[in-house]
Amino acid sequence: MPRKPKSVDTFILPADGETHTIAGFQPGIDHLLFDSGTGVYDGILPPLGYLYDGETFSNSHNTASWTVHIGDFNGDGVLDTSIDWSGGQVFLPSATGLTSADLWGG
Ligand SMILES: [Ca+2]
Repeated sequence: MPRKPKSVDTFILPADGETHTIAGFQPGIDHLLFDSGTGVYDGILPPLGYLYDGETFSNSHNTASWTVHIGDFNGDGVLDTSIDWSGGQVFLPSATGLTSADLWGG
């Protein structure tokens, strides 16, 4: 049976201080769009390459910052990615291998 084509989704994350869980996030296909509400939209250029646990970065105006956490946070035996940012938190169960290309906004 042929696999269904994967859809491309962009998940918009407002700076509302909440934790947003996105099940089924597909690194390299889907995107996270962080809306810091600060009028900066620089595409979050740094860092390059794969995001790693403990990594921190900011947008070009230093009006928003991010911290990456990678671990099995929900205890199902599969690594998850969680990103804390100045606007809240996004939790991606069973998703790892994100790169800066998966992140938009600022
Ligand atoms: Ca997990």
